[in-house]
Order: sequence, then structure tokens, then C-alpha cells
Amino acid sequence: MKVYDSLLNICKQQGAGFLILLDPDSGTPAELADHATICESSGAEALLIGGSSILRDHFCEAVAAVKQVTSLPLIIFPGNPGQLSPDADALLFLSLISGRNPQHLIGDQIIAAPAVKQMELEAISTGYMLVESGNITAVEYISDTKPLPRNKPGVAAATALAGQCLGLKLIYLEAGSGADQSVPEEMIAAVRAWIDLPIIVGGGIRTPAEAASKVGAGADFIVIGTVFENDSNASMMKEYCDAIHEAGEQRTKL
Ligand code: 1GP
Repeated sequence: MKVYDSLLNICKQQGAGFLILLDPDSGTPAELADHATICESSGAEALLIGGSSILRDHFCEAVAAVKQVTSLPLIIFPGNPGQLSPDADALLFLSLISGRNPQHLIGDQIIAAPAVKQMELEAISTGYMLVESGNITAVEYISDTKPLPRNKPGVAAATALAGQCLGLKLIYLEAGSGADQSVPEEMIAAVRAWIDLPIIVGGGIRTPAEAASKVGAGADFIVIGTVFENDSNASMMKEYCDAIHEAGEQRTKL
């Protein structure tokens, strides 16, 4: 089964799913593989791998090491167009639709597309929307784009809808890794009201209750990165997983 179809199944059957982000900058390939086994035992539905990778140059080795130890779908969440590996199961083929930097709207994609095809990677076209979060995040700085104002849910909804009309398959609402403030529930609800696509929400989520609240507002998948990086604790991750699944189940009953 294609990874995208399995994500759609999770939305349909469970209401919501839990994704953990492994940042290649955060450890050696062996350490990342250890982290992946912890993630799997927490009940997460899939792993994302990617990030700024400014400090280390071992992306492909990290993907291969993680893939060896996990049966979870491994999805590349690329920090740049060079983060590709045939060992992954799929790739979020991102377009930064909240910004107006042509490099991240279509330039990087042209650079990456031939390699994606040659590697036969499943490319899941994703509208990536950066949301103002109280501090300047690495993604804002590196992408040289302005985030969406957090008090303008209507602008976010129209942006996501434009992405859906363009044929994108996922919307990722991103506050940025380690953000001060996560994506507001009001914005998630506005986007949910206007689009049918699965919505991923990540950045700055620090408690299971906060994760559950995002699901209650309409998020289909929650991404946790920094909290896990700081304390790679299986029982804590299970608490996130349970909270997300419980909130998802509530949604399926509505
Ligand atoms: C970042 O959305 C992810 O791209 C996860 O964010 O590291 O803040 O959990 P955190």
C-alpha cells in the first residue's frame, strides 16, 4: 500500500495519527536508529526524517540506519532539495505556499524532481504553511519567508484551499521546530472548515493535552520533534500517542 493511502486510512479509521520527527542533526545514524525503536514502541504511526542538517552530513546513512530497525513508514521531510534517499518509503514533496520565495515554491522542486523519479520515491505533494509563532524559527530564517500572521485564520484557510485547488494532497501547518507558540486552534479549525485534505500540525507542541487539543480543532496528524529529542522517553511518547488517538476517536464519533 502507498504511504499516502495508509495515512488516509489512519484518518478514516482512527480520526488522527501521531508522527515523530527525527532530525539528522540530533545524533549519529546509530543514535537515530535507537530513537526510531523507541518511537515504534510508543505507538506512533510513522516517522518523519529531515531538518536543517547544517551541522552533520550523514542524511543517507541516517535514513538507511533507521530503516533497518523499524517497520514504521519512514517519510522524508526535507530541509533542502538534497535530502533524498531511496531507502525511505515516501517523501513530503513540499511547496512553501505561505511564503513568496519562488525558490521554495517551485525552484527546489525542479532540482529534486528528477532524483525523486530515479529513486522511485513516493512523492506526497504537500502545502507547507509556516505560521507566526512568537520567535524567529530556523525555518523562517533559512527559507527567508514571512510566516502567516497567527491572528489571521482566514488567510490560512484561503491559502490551504488554494493548495487543495492546485492538487496538493496534504497541508502541513508548521509553527517551526521549538516554536514558542504552536499553531493556534482557531487557525486549525478555520483550515479544517475549508479543506478536505489531511492536515498535519507541528512545531512547539509540548504536552499531550496540547496535542489532543490540536486534534480536537481539526488536525489529522500531530508531529513531535523537540520534546522527543530532549528526552527520548518511550513512556512519555506513549502519553502523546494515547492523547492523540483518544482525541481522534472522539472526532470519529462526532
Ligand atoms: C518541526 O513540526 C516539527 O518541523 C516539529 O516541531 O520540534 O517543535 O516538535 P517541534
